[in-house]
Amino acid sequence: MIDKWFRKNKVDRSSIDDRVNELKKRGVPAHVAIIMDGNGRWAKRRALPRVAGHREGMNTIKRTTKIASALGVEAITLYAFSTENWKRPRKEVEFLMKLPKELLHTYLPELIEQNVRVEMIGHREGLPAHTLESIDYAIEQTKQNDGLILNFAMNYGGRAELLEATKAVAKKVAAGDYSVDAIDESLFERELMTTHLPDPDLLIRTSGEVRLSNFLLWQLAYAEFIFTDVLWPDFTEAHFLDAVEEFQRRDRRFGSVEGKAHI
Ligand code: V0D
Repeated sequence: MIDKWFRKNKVDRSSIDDRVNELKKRGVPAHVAIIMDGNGRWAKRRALPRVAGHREGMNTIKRTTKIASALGVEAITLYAFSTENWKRPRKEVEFLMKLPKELLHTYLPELIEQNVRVEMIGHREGLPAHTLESIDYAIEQTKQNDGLILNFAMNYGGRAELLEATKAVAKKVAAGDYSVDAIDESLFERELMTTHLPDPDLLIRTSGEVRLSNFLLWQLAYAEFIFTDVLWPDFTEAHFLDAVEEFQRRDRRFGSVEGKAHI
């Protein structure tokens, strides 16, 4: 299966495979969060419309899903649309909102075959019905899969998530479910959209920007951050493996100095 795909995509399979096997001997991150930046810049460099970059970015999602699965990563969370992205030109937003359907139309059977489970975090309110329909269908069709979780952050904002969680906790206190003093991290985390996922151990942001942009503010507290100048459409499986390799180097270094404290 993986075989055929690498051949089709002209990837030097043997070296990728060898690297995967090497990396699997050490700890691979359980959850990788990714800010998929640089699609517009990729298009601009080719004198193409921005939307061509967004479309090309979907191929990188396919590559990343494959390589993360091969490594045995439990979950990847992709920042597909932030609450700030509504400020983009209306035509571009309309185009973006059609991408989930476009991707899933051809790709859902492959995801099912690969045992990938599709999930989504973010505010459903505000997203077009047709977009939610496509995503919900994929979620439904893959809910029995127990391989990689492919989690899309859509209309997501970290601060909004923390406020929502805070309100949910406050309501439970007001209802007498528990006392203020009982509020601790584990109780608070139950109100987050990622409650069923481990915290990301690794954040990757492509395209040279060195910012968090309101992504998973609580969950990334202890993550390793890797920023690369590579634009998202140019991001290959080799780049993903480079990031995991760097993650392991850092983890090992801290491991020797601070034990598992990660400070
Ligand atoms: C644009 C590069 C896939 C990043 C990839 C509406 C920016 C292409 C999805 C998608 C976007 C989302 C959910 C789902 C299946 C696919 C997607 C958006 C943008 C925001 F269930 N690519 N993609 N969603 N881009």
